[in-house]
Amino acid sequence: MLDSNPKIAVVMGSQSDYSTMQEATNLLEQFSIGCEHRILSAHRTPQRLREYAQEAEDKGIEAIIAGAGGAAHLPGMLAAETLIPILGVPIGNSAMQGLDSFLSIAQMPRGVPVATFSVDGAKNAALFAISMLARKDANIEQKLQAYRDNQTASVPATPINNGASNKKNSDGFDKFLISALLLYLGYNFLKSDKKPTDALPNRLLPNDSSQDEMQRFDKALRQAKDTYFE
Ligand code: AIR
Repeated sequence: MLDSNPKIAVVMGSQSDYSTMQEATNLLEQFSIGCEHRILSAHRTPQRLREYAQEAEDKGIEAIIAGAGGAAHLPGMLAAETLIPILGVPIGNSAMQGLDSFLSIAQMPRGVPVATFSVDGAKNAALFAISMLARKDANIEQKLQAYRDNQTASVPATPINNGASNKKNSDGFDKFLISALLLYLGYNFLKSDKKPTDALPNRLLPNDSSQDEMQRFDKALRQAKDTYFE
């Protein structure tokens, strides 16, 4: 909720960070917490950054969620300019997929801390800001508890086999490849008693395959046939 009495600010180094940082605003909205947005760049608009740090203090902003990519100095520079807690979000849009931003934000010099979240972790930064507010606001605390309870309830106790293919599961992937091969061999093969390798065109068989390899190949194809076609 972009509102006249914002409690949290969501700031970013560039328009290009907006889609990531919007996750934070969306969550704050879900909790009906007033927030405001700004584009502030430590490098491109340093004066605006300094002025905003003062403005945020004057407005009573309780925490600033600051996202930036690359040489991400925005959260650190804000922390240098204000006592408001800064929650830094490294944006992962750089050539280094956010590792550069992460280190730029996390490796602050002693004495000027920035709480650092995961790369593109705007949602968690918002949840953290919400938990800070919840310490002083029973209504927010209740909503946060409900959010956690829903989350817990949504996690099944046991996995459901929904048939989704899993690339990491090489066994499943092998079966998929074999069944694709079976489709190539066609309906005739599926109905016949021929050995699968008899039905394969010679050019698909390795030149030097041993009897043993051929038998294993036949067995794998038969298994795939049983699994997927019967
Ligand atoms: N950035 C902008 N000013 C200082 C920094 N570090 C960051 C933005 C954005 C990235 O540079 O936070 O993630 C690329 O910005 P742009 O505007 O080139 O897309």
